[in-house]
Amino acid sequence: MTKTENQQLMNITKSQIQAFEPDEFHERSLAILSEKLEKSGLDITDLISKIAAFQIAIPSWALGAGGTRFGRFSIGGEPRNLEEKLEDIGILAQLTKKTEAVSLHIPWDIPEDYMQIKAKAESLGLKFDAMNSNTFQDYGQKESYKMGSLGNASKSIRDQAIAHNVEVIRIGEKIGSKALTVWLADGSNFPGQAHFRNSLQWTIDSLKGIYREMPSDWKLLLEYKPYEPNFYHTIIPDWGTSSLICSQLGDRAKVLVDLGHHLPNTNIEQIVATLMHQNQLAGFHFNDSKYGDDDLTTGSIKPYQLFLIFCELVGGASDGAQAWDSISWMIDASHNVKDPLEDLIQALEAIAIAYAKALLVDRSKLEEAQNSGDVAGAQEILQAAFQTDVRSLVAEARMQSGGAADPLEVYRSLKVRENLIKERGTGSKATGL
Ligand SMILES: [Mn+2]
Repeated sequence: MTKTENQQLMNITKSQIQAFEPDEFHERSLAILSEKLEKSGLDITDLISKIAAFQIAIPSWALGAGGTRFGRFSIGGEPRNLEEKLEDIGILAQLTKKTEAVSLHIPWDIPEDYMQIKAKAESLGLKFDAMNSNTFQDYGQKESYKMGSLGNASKSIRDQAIAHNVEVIRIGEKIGSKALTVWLADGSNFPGQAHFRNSLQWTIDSLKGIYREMPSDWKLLLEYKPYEPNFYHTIIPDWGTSSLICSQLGDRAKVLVDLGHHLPNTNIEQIVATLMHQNQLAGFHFNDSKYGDDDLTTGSIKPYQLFLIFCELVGGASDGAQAWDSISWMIDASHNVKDPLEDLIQALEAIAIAYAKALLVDRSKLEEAQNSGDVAGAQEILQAAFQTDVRSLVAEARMQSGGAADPLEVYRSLKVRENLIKERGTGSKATGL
């Protein structure tokens, strides 16, 4: 098969997308919803433009089958290199109009030809979001990260990990990224294995070294995680520790909230509110979980929690606690059983729905209820928004932007995965996974 034929297989045209009409109830559903929302003082045009403007970055590692430590089952047609990863995100962008950026992982995605990668991304309408460093595995570097990286007891290993992060910054500069995300796996598995205070201090000092090397228009997103891969202690286990470290680094270091990086039942919406209050929320890694860092599709398990998080985001931004556009939005998931592109379509939809519902909350009435001790009333206000079916509004925003009425239906009807398998084969494996 020639390259031209391949490209034809992969190139979804606007007219192909628009050939799929919305279902017969779309217009009527939207009309009824609009009438209802306008009666409560909301501006439909404003809602649609806010929903349409909201964009979420896709991580390069979400495009192949993720696997677990027990096994990995290929889904076929996985992107074999960075160009193909960009092509997959281009498909998502065309169908959903909900993403226009990719978040790269180094060393899995080091471009061979920077100009070519930049041109490829540009041709697909994509930008490069935060860069991700990797000091949680060994990939042929001089010294092993088995016992940690930025918080390792050995200075030469810490220096090597700092140098890696600086290299990631330099790569990011070449492709127009403006942020570095640091997720640190460092910690210990057994009591006594590590010195809590020393390992924390080494980590702070290492991060200072990285922060100093960042261009002045970059930000550092510092992720936290309570456990895994270490099971006794993690050096940055929670938002408080991340916040404490960021405060020592400088204004451009902020806390990254990955929804899966919390112990069960943690009140994540409160964490979001607290961080916004401190102007210290860097951004999000969206996913969902039942038990821990399960990497499940955003909104598949706890859609109400996702809505409550967006209520705090919308509230915090409208109160002026922290500007909406200072926050980075990204999905972080890696699946074992679903077609990753189908999963990402579902995740983008769930995020858009949660955001749209949060925009419906009558914030002044809610504050009135809070201040007068009207507990039942406050709950009713949140439920009124959460129980509203906003899918016609989200679909309308997408269609007005040129996306599909139903992205998943179009994806399946156009046999995108089948075509990817024809082009790339059944055994292809996404780099890094
Ligand atoms: Mn993450």
